[in-house]
Amino acid sequence: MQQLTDQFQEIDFHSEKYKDAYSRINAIVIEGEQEAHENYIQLAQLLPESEKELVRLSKMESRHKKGFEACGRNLQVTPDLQFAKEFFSGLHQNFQTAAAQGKVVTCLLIQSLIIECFAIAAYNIYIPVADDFARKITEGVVKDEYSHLNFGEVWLKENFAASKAELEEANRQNLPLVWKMLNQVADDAKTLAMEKEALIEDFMIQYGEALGNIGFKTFEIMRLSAHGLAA
Ligand code: Y39
Ligand code: FE
Ligand code: FE
Ligand code: FE
Repeated sequence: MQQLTDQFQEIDFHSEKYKDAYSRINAIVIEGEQEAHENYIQLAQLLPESEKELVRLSKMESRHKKGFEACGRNLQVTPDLQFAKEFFSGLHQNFQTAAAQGKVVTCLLIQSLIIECFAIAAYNIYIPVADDFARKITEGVVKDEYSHLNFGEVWLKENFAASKAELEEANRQNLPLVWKMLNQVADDAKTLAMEKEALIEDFMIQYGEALGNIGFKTFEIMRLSAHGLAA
């Protein structure tokens, strides 16, 4: 089955090249959903007043994982989960360190802002170029990811004054990792007809909007965003 994405480009979802790239991108998404599941369970322990809601989000992440596993099976691709674990290791380590210190603001920035914005950007760019099966799954998932981002935005907005300094530090430590990760998968993403420039643009729009929603001023958002560029 092939799909016409634009006038000039066709995607062969069954070519060896496509399936090879998919074994890494699909694994990243599966591992990302698994880690997101675990992160929301840890957040539920850190934020007992939001425990029910956060456990609900963690269950959504498990469903997402199952959906993307089905996408890989549908294309007869075996996900390279070892690659994916390494891909997330930096953000994973930073989240674990913050959680162990009870730094809930840092945990929320990593999972609910950075990772959710990364997911929203990737899924939005993927949907128009996905195979029919994966497109339906991903359309359902991306709606949920907006609600996860919203949880982080609302909590951080309500606690903005007390969180501001920690958010700036956490942004400085974690945003460069996102650019590193994007560069690492740019070639594979391109094979799936996802352009790096489009991923970056969508991510920056989501992340900048999120920072604005929680209370940062435009000049602060520009300063925070610039930290990624050093990577
Ligand atoms: O909150 C979530 O469900 C996020 C964990 C999922 C991560 C998705 C990571 C997507 C990166 C894909 C990179 C493709 C170029
Ligand atoms: Fe086909
Ligand atoms: Fe998810
Ligand atoms: Fe999510």
